[in-house]
Amino acid sequence: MPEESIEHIDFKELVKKSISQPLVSHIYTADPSAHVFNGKIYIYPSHDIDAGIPFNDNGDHFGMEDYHVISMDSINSEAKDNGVALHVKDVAWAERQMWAPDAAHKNGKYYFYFPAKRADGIFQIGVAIGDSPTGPFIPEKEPIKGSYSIDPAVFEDEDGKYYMYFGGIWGGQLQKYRNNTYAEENEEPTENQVALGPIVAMLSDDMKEFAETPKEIKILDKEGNELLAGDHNCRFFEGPWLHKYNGKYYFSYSTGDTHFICYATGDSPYGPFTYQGIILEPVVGWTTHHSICEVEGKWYLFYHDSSLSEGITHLRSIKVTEITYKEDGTIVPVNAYQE
Ligand code: FUB
Repeated sequence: MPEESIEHIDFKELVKKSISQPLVSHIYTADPSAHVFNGKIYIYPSHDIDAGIPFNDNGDHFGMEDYHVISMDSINSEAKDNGVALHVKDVAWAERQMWAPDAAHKNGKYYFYFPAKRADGIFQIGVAIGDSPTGPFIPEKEPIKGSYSIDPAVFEDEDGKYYMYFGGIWGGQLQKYRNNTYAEENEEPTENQVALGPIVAMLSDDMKEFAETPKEIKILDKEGNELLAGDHNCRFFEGPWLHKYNGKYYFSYSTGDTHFICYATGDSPYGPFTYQGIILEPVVGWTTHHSICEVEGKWYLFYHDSSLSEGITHLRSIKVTEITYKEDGTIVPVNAYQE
């Protein structure tokens, strides 16, 4: 339910039809990256504010300044806001736009990854480190070397290796890069060209660097052809996430201007991944962004929408709903507003 149709929405009805309500409603939150650390659920969202910046295709109206970690003792318990975990004023290299973050846990330390714009308007990804999953997190002085674009998501594989997935086109600036190099003249490929893929890099042992040159991930259709930039219903736009189910890697993401969360599966954390279908139908607001997390043997989709703010696209609220897999491993699609 993208922005262009919001004037027709009866928000009272919509709240009644919503399959889930906001996890917190005293602040606006978005882009929930959920993990279970030490048996408890921790959600790392963006903290949406109205920064008074007009709407544009660059997403400048997403003028976020800090992060709060939300925790839950169990999936049905109350969500707790643990206060400010990191503020842009404490990050030496960053100036503005603290967009979708994620976190990882290794050897008793917590690593919080976040994108932000430098003073010259270029996005990079930083890491901040803490002793608690709720922060506070102390940022490194410099962004991660070789990082760019937005939406970091960190996946810990069963062999103890950690991988960061990142990238987003349009406001996320991924279209300005080819082979990890920025050029102002680079643009999104034309409709018949291969779509830009998300980027993956294994993390170093100390979790502060890339252990290798970042690689572009291929997303294929069922015939084995790479998705085209014109395949707006299924090509990668932003919001990458990786999880593993029954030994398969599930790569999920937002299709941006068509407002789906969809997924592709593969046999390696580097892909290639084959497109499988939709996980979440469009929600109220332009953006859609999610994570998938196993909690006590059940699988949950953490997502956001703008129903609490009555359609204001940069004032979103995080939500959660259970997802199920069919016997063949495909995911049953979710409609967030059922009759
Ligand atoms: O929250 C700002 C941006 O909106 C995120 O980085 C994107 O994924 C989209 O949700």
